[in-house]
Parts: sequence; C-alpha cells; structure tokens
Amino acid sequence: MAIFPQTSHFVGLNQPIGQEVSLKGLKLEGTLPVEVQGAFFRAVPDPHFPPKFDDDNVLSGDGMVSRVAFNADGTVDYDIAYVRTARWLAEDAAGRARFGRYRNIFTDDADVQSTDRTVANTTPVWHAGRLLMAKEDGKPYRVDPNTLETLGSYDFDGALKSETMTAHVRIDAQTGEMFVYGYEADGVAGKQVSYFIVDKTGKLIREQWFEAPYCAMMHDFAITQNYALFPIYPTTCDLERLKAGGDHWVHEMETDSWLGVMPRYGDVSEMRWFKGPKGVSAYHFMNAFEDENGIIHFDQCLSNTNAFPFIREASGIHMAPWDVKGALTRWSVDPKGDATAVTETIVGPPGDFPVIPATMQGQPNPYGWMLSMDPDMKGPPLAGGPVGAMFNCALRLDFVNGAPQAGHVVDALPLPPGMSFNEPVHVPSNDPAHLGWLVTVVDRAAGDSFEHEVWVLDGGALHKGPVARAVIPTRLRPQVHGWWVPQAQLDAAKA
Ligand code: V55
Ligand code: FE
Repeated sequence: MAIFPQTSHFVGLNQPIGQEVSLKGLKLEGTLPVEVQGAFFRAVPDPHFPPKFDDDNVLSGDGMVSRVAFNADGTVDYDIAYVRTARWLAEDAAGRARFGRYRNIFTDDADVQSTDRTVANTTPVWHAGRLLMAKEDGKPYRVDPNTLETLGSYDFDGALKSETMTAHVRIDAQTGEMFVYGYEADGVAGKQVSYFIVDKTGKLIREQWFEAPYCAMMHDFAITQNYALFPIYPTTCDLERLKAGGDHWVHEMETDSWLGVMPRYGDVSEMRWFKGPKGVSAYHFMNAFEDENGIIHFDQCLSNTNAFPFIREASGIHMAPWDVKGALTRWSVDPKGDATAVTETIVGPPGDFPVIPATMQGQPNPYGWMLSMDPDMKGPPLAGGPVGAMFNCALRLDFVNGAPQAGHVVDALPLPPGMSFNEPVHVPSNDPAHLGWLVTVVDRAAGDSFEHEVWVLDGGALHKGPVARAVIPTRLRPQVHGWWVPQAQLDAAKA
C-alpha cells in the first residue's frame, strides 16, 4: 500500500486524517455568549490518498467541510465530511491518486485530464443562503449546510463564464452584494481575470474580464465603498514550465508588484494600475477603505518574499525563515490623482489571518484582529500548515487608540509552547459597545499526537483567555479559512 511522503506536508499536525465524523454534544467549559448561536464552517485540506508525487504539498489536499454547530439549546456538535468533487470521486473509484502535482494538469493520469481537478479546500463561503466550498483554481462546490452533502460544482445557475473563482470573496454588508473575481479565468497560466458581482439573492448580475500584467497568484482582493482593488504580486505561472512537469508557481524577486483599481460598478476599461515594490507577496488583506479625501487605503499582511517555503524552493530563493519579514502594510493611492505608484506605510505587526467585523467590509475599520507569533515565546512554534509554522498569538489592533510604533496592538493572547491558533471567525455582539467574539480552533501537542478545542474569545479582552471552550475529541488537520453563519440565516435557508 502506498504511504504518505514523510515530509513536513504530511507529518505531525499535517498528518492526513481523512475521517468523516459526526460528534454530538461536545464537552463544554465556561459560558457560551448568547450571540454564539449558529455554525462555524471550516475548510480543511486532507488528502484522500497518498499523492502520485512525493513533493506534493498541503494545498493539494482534498477539501473537507467541517462544522462546529453552536445549537439553540446550548449544545455544541462537530461534523466533518469530504467534498465529493469530481476529482475525489475519480480517485475514490480507483482507490488511488490519479491527479498529479499541485496545479499541474500535465502530470495527471491521461484518463482524468478532462476531469475537474479542483479540491475545493480553501474557504466555506456563505452568501444568499448557499454554502460554497471554494478554491482559486476552479469553480466552487455547493454543499448542504445541514447535512454537509456535496450538491455539485456551482456556476451560479450557468451564468459564470470564468473557469475559476477566488476563495476570497468580499461581501458588502450594506447592499448584500458579493464581489468576486477569478484569475486564470481563461485557463491554466492565462492572464485573463474575471470580475463579477452577485446580488443579494445570489444572482450573478455582471461578469467582466480584464488582462493582468502577468499571470500571478491572485489569492485575495478588496473592495471599498466605490472601488474594487486587484493586487498582483510576482508569484507567476508559465505554461511551458507546466508542460515540462514543473511547478505552477515561481516567485520573482526582481519583478514589480501592482495594484489595479477600478470603480466597483464600473467597466474594466477604467482600471488604473499603480506600481508597488519588487518581489513582495501577500496572501490576505485586512480591509480597504476610502478616507474623507477620497484616498484609498489598502491593508495587507505583506512579506518581503513569498511566505510559502515550497514556492521559494521552486524559485531558487534561499532565505532562512527568520529572513522572511512581514508587517501589516498599508498601500495608499489616490484613484483620481496623478501618482502612478503606491505609498507604503507599516500599520501593524507581522502575521496573517486578519479579521474584521463583516459590517466594516470596505468601510473604515477602527479595529481588527490578526494572528501572529509571540516574540517572547519559549520554544519553537508548532510545525504545521503550508508555511510549516503555526501562529501562537492572537492580537487586537486599534487604529484609533493604539500606538502606531506598537503596530496599533492593544491586546494579545499568547499561547503556551506547543499550542497554535487556526484562523478565527468574528461573531457580532448584540451590544453595540461590545466588540463581539472570536471563535477559533486551538491545537495542542500531546505526546506524539495533538488535541484540539474550539475556543470563544471576548474580542475586546483577548488576554482573558476563552470565555467558553469545547473539546473536539478527534484529530484535526490545520484549517485554512472559516466562516460564521448565524442560526437565523441557517434557519432562513432551510425554510
Ligand atoms: C492558499 C491556500 C490554498 C491555495 C493557495 O493560504 C493559497 C493560501 C488551501 O489552498 O491553493
Ligand atoms: Fe486564503
């Protein structure tokens, strides 16, 4: 029987689990806030079979959709199931891996080369009563939020022309519209990017395409009240390299980054490209907004190179982990001004997985949260996830009251050695004076294995530790992204 490669992508916290479980009535300590009633959906990559090639990575893992259900009666349940993608079904039927290297179609078995190869493993997107498991290399899969059954590939009732959809949509809480894009919209290594808007009922109302400066890994984007922002960092794809069996992504330290800015309801012909620094990279953005002078501010978890070691290796970039430097970085541009480059300011600490309340999307956000590394930690961080190191500190940033020289950090919850945070979701409070709650899965090394709990933190008092915690009595692989869906929305979707 084939076994998993003994690399960082498949050992320790990253050890494949692949078990579908349904656990009712988790052991709960503390007091659940009344607002924490609903479903915390999580996307978890977990390979169904050992890979065809030993240099496979975490990002290729088959998507599992997981739910921590906070029920009306105060009980908490945990469920996880594979997304039955066309790829999962084709491999399940054969009892082995048939798709090859990460995002290289030319390394797939000949008989599956026309089969959809996305693994739907990045974000559980909730919009207009539908749950979509998204990954940026393909169309999403729709999943039943109650049974976690896969309902099939989703193309907005046949309306979507793009071959891909990002895992990072942006929803305007005021209008209920979902703003979306997809890169490689015209196929593998293509430069075409789709930009589309889905109205609050889930109807795709407009799709346009534009050409990017080069084919780049466009992992996330941003909106403001009036604009859509498309950042381009020089992690690039080349068709000939793929045909030769090579890597999808190579990071180019000497190539410019760009920020494309267009009116969000406008035409792609109105796109303006602002130049950024060479060689930088970011996966996730806290937010973007316009100030009173019409200047756009765009806050990114930016680093001086690609944060993923396997992409640096493929690029011949030999940097020690401690030389990879990052910070929450603001690019400011005047969409009506003459400048053709971004203005850069450091506004926060290194880290990733930024979170703001859904209502602040595209609006000024006086505060936000992110994960980081505790500088005073005694011992190395837990190994795991695609970067190889898990975050061990949750931070609150206050852009109004926090000191800029302290990265606006006003509150922190560092974890003891051997523990890590997965990306939190924000649950709003009924009390407008309260910042709401963060719900997050926490990992803990225990002997030669790991234990996991879901924690509820007070968003305004992280340092106090969890107000409620529930043990999840099974092994969990690291989550990528999550989504909070209030019970009322789940009930409305069911009706
Ligand atoms: C990321 C995750 C992906 C992916 C590309 O976190 C980028 C970044 C889980 O899949 O395919
Ligand atoms: Fe992401």
